[in-house]
Amino acid sequence: MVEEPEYGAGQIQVLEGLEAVRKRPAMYIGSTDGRGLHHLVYEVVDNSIDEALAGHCSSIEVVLHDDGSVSVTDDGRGIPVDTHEEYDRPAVEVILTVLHAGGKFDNKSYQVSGGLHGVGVSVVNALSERLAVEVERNGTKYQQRFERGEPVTGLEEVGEVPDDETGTTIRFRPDSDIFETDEFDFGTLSTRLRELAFLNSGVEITLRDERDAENGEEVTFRYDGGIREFVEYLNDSRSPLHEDIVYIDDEQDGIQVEIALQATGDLQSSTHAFANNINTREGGTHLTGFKTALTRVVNDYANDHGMLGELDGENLKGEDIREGLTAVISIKHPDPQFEGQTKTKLGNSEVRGVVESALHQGLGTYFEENPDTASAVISKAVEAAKARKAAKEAEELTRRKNALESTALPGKLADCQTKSPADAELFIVEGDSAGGSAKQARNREFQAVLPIRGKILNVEKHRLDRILQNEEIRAMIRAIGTGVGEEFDIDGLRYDKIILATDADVDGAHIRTLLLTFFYRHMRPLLEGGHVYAIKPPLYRIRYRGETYDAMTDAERDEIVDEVCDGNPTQVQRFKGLGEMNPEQLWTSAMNPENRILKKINIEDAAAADRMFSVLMGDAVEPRKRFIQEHASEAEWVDI
Ligand code: 0RA
Repeated sequence: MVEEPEYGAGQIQVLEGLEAVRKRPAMYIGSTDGRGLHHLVYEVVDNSIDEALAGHCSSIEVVLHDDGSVSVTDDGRGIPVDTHEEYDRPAVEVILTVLHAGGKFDNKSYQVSGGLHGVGVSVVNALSERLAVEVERNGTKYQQRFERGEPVTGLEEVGEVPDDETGTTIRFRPDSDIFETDEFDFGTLSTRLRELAFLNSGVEITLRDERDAENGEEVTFRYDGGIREFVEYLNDSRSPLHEDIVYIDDEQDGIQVEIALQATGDLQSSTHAFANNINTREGGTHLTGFKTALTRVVNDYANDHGMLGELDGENLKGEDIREGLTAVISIKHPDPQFEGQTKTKLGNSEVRGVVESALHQGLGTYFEENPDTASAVISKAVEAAKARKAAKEAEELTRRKNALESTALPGKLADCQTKSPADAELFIVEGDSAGGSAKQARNREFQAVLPIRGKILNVEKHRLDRILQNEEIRAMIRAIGTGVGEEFDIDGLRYDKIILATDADVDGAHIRTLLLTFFYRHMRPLLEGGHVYAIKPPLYRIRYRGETYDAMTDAERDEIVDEVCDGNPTQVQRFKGLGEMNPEQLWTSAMNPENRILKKINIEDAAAADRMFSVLMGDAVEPRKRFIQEHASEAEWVDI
C-alpha cells in the first residue's frame, strides 16, 4: 500500500512551478521535438557529470529500456536524502520537484548550467509520464516515484547496501502528451555521450540499448587523454604533420582552460570550442582569445627563427595558421553567460584574456621545447599563405572577367514566380533528364528547379578559388543568393527550403554527400538554420485494383504485396532513378508538399559532422571503409 504524500503550502507552490514547465516546455528545453526529447537525457547525464567534476563519480550508465523509458545511473555520492528545512521534505524530493533547486544544495565549482540545458532534473520530472529515483547512500537504498512531476509515493527505504556503495539512478518515461516523438536515437545519444567522455577525461560512460532483445547495442566511452584523444579522433582520416598533440591545461581566476591541437596537411580548419561541456557553435570570447594568441605566438616564433623569408616580410594571417589545423578548446567557468540566437555563444568578457594568456604561455613554451612541431605548424602556414596570395590574384582576375555574369541567375535555373523567399523552394535535381521532368512537374508559383550534372567537385580536396571555378557550384551559389565563405549573408537567401533531389541509389547518395559537404564547408549557416532538405523518393510503386501504393523499402514492398494485395502477383514497378519518373510520378512522390517525404538535414553536432565529412570525402581509405562498415545500415541516410 503506497501512501499519498500530503500537500502543504510549500508543495502547492512546487506544483505551480511544475505546471509552468508543462505549459511552456519549449522555454525550458528548447523544443518538444526529437531534439527536446534527447535534451531530457542530457539534462540528467549533466547532473552525473557535475558529480564527476566534483571528483565523486567515475562511471555513468545510460540504458534505453523496452518500455520507452531511459535510465541514467551513476556512482556518485547519491542525491542527499535528509530533510530539507524550508520544505520539510527529503532533499531528493525537493531537487526533483522544485525548479532550479539543484544548485542550492551544493557548492560545486563547475555546474553545467545556463546553456541549452542545465535547467535542473525537476524539469525532466515535470515532463515525464513517470519517473523513479533510486539513491544509494548511508548503507540504504531509497526510492521515490513521481508522475508528471508530482510525487506518488514518499521517499521509501527499499533495501540495504554496503556502506561504501553510493550512487543515483533516475529512470523516466517522457510524457507523450508533450513530446511529438518518443523514439530515442542510439546514434544521436552516443555521439553526445562520446563528446562528454572526451570533454571529461577519465569518466566512463556506457550507453546500452535494451529495446530490442535481439539487436541490443552497447558502447562504452572512456578517454583518459581527454581532449587530446578528441583531436586524435577528429584527425582519424586526416594526415597529421607532427605526431604529438599539443596540449595546454591552465587555470586562472577559477576558470579552467584546456586546449589541444594538431596540424594536418588537409585544407579544412576544424576548431571546436566548448564551455562547460556545451558546444559553443556560435563561438564567443574563448574562441576569440584562442585565435588572437595562436596568431601572435606562431608569428613571434616564426619571426624569431627567420621562417617568413618567403613572404617578403609579411606576417602570417590567422586563416593561414588555421588551415588544416584541428583544435579543441574547452573551458569550465563557475558562471558562464551564453548569448546568441541559439544560446551557444560564450559571452563572459574575462575569458578572452584568460584563454589568450594560457595559450600564449603554453604554446610559446611548447614550441621552444618541441622545435620540430613548431616548424611543421609554421611551414604548413607559410604554404597556406603563399596559396592564399596566389588565389587572391587569380580571384581578382576571374572577378573582373565575370563581373556582369556573376549577379545574373544561372541559365539552367527554372525560377519560381513568388518573390517571397519564405514561401519559395529550390529543388537541386540530379541529372538533366530528371531536371526536365521536375521543371514540368513543379508548381511554378513557389517551386524553382536547378538541374546539376553528375558528380560535382569534391570540395573537401580543393581551396575555395578552385571550387569557384566549377560551373555547377557557381550556378548553385547564384541561385541560392547568399554568397559563400566569409561573404555569406543569410539575408540574400532566395529560397527558404533547398531540397536535394538525388536518386535513391549509391551514386545518388554520393552526389548528396558532395552537395552537403559543400554546404557544410562554405555555406554552413544554411544547414544550421535548417534550410537544407533531401527528398526520400520511393523505391517501388505497386498497382492493385486501380489503386497505387508506394514503398520506400523492400520490406515495405513485401508488406504491401502480402497484406494489401493478398499476395497476388501484382504490378510492381521499380523506380531506378528520378530520371525515369514521368512528371506526374515525380510530382506525387517527391514534390507535392501534401505527400512527399522530406528529410531535414540537421547538424546536431558540428564535431561529428566535421569528422564524418573528412572520413567520407578525404584521402584516407581505411577509416572510410571502417566508417561505412560500422554504419552499413544507416549508410544511405547518415545523419550529420
Ligand atoms: C545535490 C547535492 C549533492 C549531490 C547531488 C545533488 C547529486 C545530484 C545528482 C543527480 C544525478 N546524480 C547525482 N548525484 C549527486 C552533494 C551531496 C553530498 O554532499 O554528499
